[in-house]
Amino acid sequence: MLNLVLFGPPGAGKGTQSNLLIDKYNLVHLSTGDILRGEISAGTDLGLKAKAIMDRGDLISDQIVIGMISSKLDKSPNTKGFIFDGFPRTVAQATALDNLLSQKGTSISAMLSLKVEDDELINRLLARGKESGRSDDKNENIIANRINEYNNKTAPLKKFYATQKKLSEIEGLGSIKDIAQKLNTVIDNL
Ligand code: B4P
Repeated sequence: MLNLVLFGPPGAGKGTQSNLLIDKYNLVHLSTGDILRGEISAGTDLGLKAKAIMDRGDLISDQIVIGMISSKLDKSPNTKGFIFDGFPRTVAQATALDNLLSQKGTSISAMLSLKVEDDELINRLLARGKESGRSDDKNENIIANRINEYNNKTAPLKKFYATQKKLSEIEGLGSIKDIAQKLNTVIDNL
């Protein structure tokens, strides 16, 4: 199986690039952000709890997102692989993911980490906020908190995957097409 973690700070292009990779490599896309926004739209209990947390730019609890991913993995038993977008975001989530995949006789193939500087992230997210109405993209203080959460809790995962010799860092500044080509080159050499 080809199991990819697409990684990077908020606004780095994870969702954008995932949409291109799933078609090219025929993978199942698991975006915890999309799943949570689906729960919010459906007005579920989880969605109601998640909305308040996401609107502050904080992370949802590990227990909730690990449970969500576990049930989604079970729903695609015959896939060629998964692309994990926005997950894992903490060391606890990464450890749980390794365990879940190992129970299925598979593992993460690579972490593809997109590098983008903070000013560009803020500009991209504010621009998306104007178009999409996403409440966590509209306010610069919330975006700053999301970047802070990333630096404190999520960025340490690069070391987690580097220790497993699975980390590839890719420049995330440039055209969407050029970045996609760089990702394809890394994946084709796995
Ligand atoms: P996510 O949905 O994962 O969203 P994100 O970090 O904002 O990145 P996204 O993938 O959407 O954006 P992209 O970079 O593609 O998380 C939202 C919230 O959900 C979190 O804050 C947290 O509260 C919660 N959450 C999700 N997963 C969680 C987990 N595992 N644990 C705990 N909490 C969790 O794109 C951004 C913009 O940039 C787009 O408008 C795009 O068009 C543009 N763009 C992309 N590439 C570009 C390029 N090369 N040049 C110019 N613009 C580009």
